[in-house]
Amino acid sequence: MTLLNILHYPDNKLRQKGHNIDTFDEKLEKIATDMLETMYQSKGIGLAAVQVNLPIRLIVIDISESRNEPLFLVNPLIIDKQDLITFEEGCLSVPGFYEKVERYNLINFTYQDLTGSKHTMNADGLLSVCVQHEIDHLDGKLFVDYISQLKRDRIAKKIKKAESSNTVPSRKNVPYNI
Ligand code: QAP
Ligand code: CO
Repeated sequence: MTLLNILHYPDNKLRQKGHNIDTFDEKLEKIATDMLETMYQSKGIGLAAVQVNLPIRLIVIDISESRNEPLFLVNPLIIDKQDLITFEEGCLSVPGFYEKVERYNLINFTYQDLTGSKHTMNADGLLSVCVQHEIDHLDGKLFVDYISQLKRDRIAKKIKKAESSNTVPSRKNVPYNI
């Protein structure tokens, strides 16, 4: 298993659209299990391929407490939606930030599994919100796109600042004078 690198907002690569998958092979299976492992390691409940810089329509979700009920959604498509709710969302690509977003409580959607078989499913509550959030990623959309530009810009600035001090090996963070 390989841990994948998760892109962080405001990286423009998060704006890529995922293209439909038509080949169901071992390569797809490996990407899916690597994404699942990456999601579990980051304590997430959903991860879309676009978030790991793969522009394909693949999503992994596991909303179970026990972390052993993975759902692999290939080419998901919402057929029907009803009942608006407000839900506080986060995102592995927007670490540390949570905002209320309007979503549908009930959805009916279709998807293919990793072998290409087609399924139809109903979802409500957390699972429904998660599927809508992840499908947005496949269309280059993020939950912060639904909040005000002021809040969004503040979040972008804070994430950029955190990343420049945490991950760039700046001189002052080097413990010895090398
Ligand atoms: C999308 O989000 C979602 O900020 C999945 O520090 C979120 O897995 C769907 C996470 C809420 C429905 C409701 C976020 C982990 C995970 C963080 C996630 C963080 C660590 C987010
Ligand atoms: Co997300």
